[in-house]
Amino acid sequence: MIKGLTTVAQVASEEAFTQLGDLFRVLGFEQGKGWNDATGKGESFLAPLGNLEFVTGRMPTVPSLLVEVTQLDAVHAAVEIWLTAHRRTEDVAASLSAPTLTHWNSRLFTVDLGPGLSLGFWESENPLHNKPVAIEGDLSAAGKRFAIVVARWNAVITDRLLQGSLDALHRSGCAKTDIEIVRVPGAWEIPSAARTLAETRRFAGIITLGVLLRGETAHYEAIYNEVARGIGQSQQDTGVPHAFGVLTCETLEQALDRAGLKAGNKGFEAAIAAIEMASIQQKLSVQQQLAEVKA
Ligand code: DLZ
Repeated sequence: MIKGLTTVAQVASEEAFTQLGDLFRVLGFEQGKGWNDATGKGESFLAPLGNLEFVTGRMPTVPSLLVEVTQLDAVHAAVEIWLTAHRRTEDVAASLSAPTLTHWNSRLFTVDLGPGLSLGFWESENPLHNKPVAIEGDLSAAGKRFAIVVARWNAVITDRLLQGSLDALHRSGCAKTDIEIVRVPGAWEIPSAARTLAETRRFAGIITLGVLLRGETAHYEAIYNEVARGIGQSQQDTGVPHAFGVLTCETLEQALDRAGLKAGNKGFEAAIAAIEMASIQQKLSVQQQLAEVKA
């Protein structure tokens, strides 16, 4: 089963490597899982679409690494700003071309980022070409920090939810050191802890985990409503995505089913939602920055 394409490009120096990483983050690439060992290091950047194109006969006069974008002019402006900050003025002019029409119904500009590393950015004139119908989040948690707020009440269940969340985060590339777990007494305490964490602005997302059992919880509706409202309000006021992993069940058995027994693990699902929302948030803020650059 094909999953994706990886192109490996060597960068001449450590400085260029760091600068390139900065540029690609500024441009909104999703960070993949990198590597670092005694022989060198790699940073990986993910794109939602990829093509591998074999050519016979005349090679097109384009760099071998092409990035298809939307809003080519805004991307060009962002690259120019970045180059201006890192290169001498005369080098900026020499290394960055203006967007020009290609014979394949697209516009393209190239940027020379150092020995052997030239990139082309292009946008099809056909608005429907390869165009994602919506901005969508990626499921990569690499390089992002997440907080998990988990209630101790009904710990036999919430511990399983926590395991599910950790599993999702690790499998999505989140480093152990980028996860902070906060244990609170019960579901009632989740919103205030979540908000305190969100307000630190250290986290790309907050995952809230708890279990309310109707049969065993006095004022169940009142508590549930307040917990849901508090978590939602924290998300809206801080702008930090909060995933809602607070189970509301009739019985313990039902809760166990939703914590990994028969009906999936809602902790896992909540973490995936937080990862996706963190990515969407990042993309929306990059779009906003590009729109501001363009304005
Ligand atoms: C008190 C209480 C009750 C009755 N039931 C639950 C529950 O089902 N799930 C849960 O997470 N917490 C429960 N709690 C504890 C409250 O959330 C809270 O921790 C205490 O009332 C102390 O403020």
